[in-house]
Amino acid sequence: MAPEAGSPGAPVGASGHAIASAEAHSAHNYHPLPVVVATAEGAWVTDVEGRRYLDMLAGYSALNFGHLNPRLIGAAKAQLDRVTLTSRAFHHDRFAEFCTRLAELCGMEMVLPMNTGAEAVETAVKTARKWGYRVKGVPDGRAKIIVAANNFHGRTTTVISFSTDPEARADFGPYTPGFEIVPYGDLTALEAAVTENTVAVLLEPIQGEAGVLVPPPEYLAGVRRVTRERNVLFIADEIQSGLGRTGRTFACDHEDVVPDMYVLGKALGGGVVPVSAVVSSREVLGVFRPGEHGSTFGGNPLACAVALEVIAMLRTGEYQRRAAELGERLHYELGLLVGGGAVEAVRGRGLWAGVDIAPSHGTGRQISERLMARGVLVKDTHASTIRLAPPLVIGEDDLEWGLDRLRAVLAD
Ligand code: IF1
Repeated sequence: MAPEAGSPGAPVGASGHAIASAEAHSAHNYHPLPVVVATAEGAWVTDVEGRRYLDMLAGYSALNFGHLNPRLIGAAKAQLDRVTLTSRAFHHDRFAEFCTRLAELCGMEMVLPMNTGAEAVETAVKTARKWGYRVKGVPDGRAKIIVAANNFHGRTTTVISFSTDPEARADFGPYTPGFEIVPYGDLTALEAAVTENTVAVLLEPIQGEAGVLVPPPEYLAGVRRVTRERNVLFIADEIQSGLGRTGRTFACDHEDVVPDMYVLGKALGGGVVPVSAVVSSREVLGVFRPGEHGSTFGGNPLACAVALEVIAMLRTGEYQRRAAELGERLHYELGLLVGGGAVEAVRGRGLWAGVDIAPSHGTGRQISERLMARGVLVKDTHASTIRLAPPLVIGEDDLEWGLDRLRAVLAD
């Protein structure tokens, strides 16, 4: 365990002071690694004492385009000199273009913009319920939504109501009803759970927090078939898996599956501003009438300006190709570690991997701390898994450098 601030061997100097002060004045809802970032560029961050680290977490995939991406910072700076917020009480000159271009990228017709991922998931839940009552004809108050065990869709009260993670749920009741939980990857169980009151199936196409779990082949295609047959909305939460991370624009693309609704966030704002959205058809998003849903900042000019640049960058396919090519390298190298004693399993797709560490070699947190000491930043998830998700702009040499340090830490 890295010594906590203030204890013997703890970080001293500017880092130690910043950590101690943060601990004194902020709620302890995180246990961050003892590194205090001051500046960042591309795949690298620099701490307050000038030490550099390779960022292989990338803001949980919010930083797909790297830190301070010149095109994204440029788009933000230009908009900062024009208008940053109007609220949706009025139109603004970036809104229509943002909605049109995002719908086009998704092959859909309509967009409802929000800010954080959880807000977009909440919006997806409200949309599915309203569609259920107004279009499908489910009796009022009876709508059911099917979700997967070990899901992660955000931290709001309704969203944690359908979490199976005790840490995410404990002491936050009473919980929102109306959700059925089925095992992830089990199409038979999902099909059996559908009733005439089911309005949607909400899934991560790859489960992130659960440890980068890729579902069995044909699972997503099966979900698509069942939901189409039973007039149920297939909602894909691509907040973490989407926008190039897995080597395609969307993780669903790997199975040629098009859901009824994409839920997007994180990298949509390029790691510069929070931008999220629900993207679907006119039949689905057409259920909203003025005053039935909203957000002060949703679809604001600054968010639209940055997201428009993100969309333009994704339209070329270059980031998807990079993630696919470098992802091949990542998974090949990680695969060589399996069976060597330190690594029990590796999962993932593209530039996204979950690495299960053998308990004999330490916990995920301990490995994260040892990697930090060697200049690589990753995040553990659950006891013994570390997740690797570098920016898609990472150089091949830097990726190799990071893997060298992972091999060194595991050999310790
Ligand atoms: C934390 C990880 C967790 C998400 C998916 C919605 C959201 C997320 C698939 C909500 C957010 C973040 C939240 C952050 C850690 C990180 C995370 F998987 F990405 F690593 F927790 F599972 N859907 N994931 O992954 O988006 O409201 O945060 O913008 O809460 O600790 P948000």
